[in-house]
Amino acid sequence: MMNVETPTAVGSGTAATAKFTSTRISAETPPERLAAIATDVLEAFATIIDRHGITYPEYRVLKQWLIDVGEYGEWPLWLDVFVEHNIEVVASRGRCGSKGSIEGPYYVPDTLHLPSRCTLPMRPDESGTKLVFAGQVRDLAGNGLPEATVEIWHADAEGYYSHFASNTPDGILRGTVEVDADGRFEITTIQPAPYQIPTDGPTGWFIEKAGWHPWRPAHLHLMVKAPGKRTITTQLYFDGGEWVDDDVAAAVKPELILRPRTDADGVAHAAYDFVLDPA
Ligand code: MBD
Ligand code: FE
Repeated sequence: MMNVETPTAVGSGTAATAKFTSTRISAETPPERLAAIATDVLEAFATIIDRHGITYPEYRVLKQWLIDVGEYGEWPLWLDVFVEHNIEVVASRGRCGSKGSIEGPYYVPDTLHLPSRCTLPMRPDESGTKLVFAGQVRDLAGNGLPEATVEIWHADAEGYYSHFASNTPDGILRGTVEVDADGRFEITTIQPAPYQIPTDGPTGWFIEKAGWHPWRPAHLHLMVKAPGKRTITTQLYFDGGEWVDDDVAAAVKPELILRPRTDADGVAHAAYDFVLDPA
C-alpha cells in the first residue's frame, strides 16, 4: 500500500541509495591514476585544514555529519547537487550536439514505453498546468533519428519524484518515448514545481548552516538515446521560473531554457530538438 504521509529526507535518501547500489559500477581506473587522484584529494584536505585552522570540534562535527549523510542515504543527493555539474562539464568536452546537464539522483531505468505522441502516466486528478512538450531527435547533419528514444522524468506539481517520495505512486511522470519515423515526439504531461532539497536531512542542514537556499528551478529530466549515437543526459528549465538564475545544483545552462507559450485553454506548449553526436 502507498504511504501517503509527507515524504522525509531519510525516505527519499534511502530509496535513492538503494536504487544506486542495485547496479555494481566499475570505472577501470588504473592504479597510478587512482594514486594521483587520491594524493590530490588528501592534499586538498591538508590545504583546507591549514588555511582555516580546522579545530578538533570541527573535525568531529564533520565526522558525525559524514556518518549522518550515509545513514540518511543522502550521498547520491549531496554528490549530485554539489559535485556532478563539474563531472558533466568534463564528460561533455568535445561534443557538438545539444547540451547536457546532470542526471541527478532520481533517474529510474526501464520505464514504460510510450508512442511518439503520448501522455505520461499520472494520477487521474494530477494537479499542475498541462504541458505539451514536442520536438525532434536529429543527428549532426540534421537527419531525424527514427530509432531514438526519449526517456523523460520529472517532479509533480509539489516537487516530488515518483519512486523516491512516499506520497507518489510508482511510475508516474516517467516514460520512455519512442519517436516517430522522422524522429519526432509530442509528450503531454504537467509542469513540474521547483525542487526543494529536503530540509530534514544532512544535505539540508549543510545548506541551512551555510546560509544558502535549498532550491532547484523546475525542470524536466531527459535521457535521449539512438543507435550509434552518444547518449545525451540533460535537463530543461522554464524561462522566468523561480531559481533558474540561482540553482543550488549549478546545473542550468542558457541553451537549456524553454520558452513555452500558453494557448487559449491554459495549456503550455514547449518545443526542443535534440541533436546527437556520433558515439
Ligand atoms: C533533483 O531533482 C535533481 O535533479 C538533482 C540534480 C539533485 C537533486 C534533486
Ligand atoms: Fe530533478
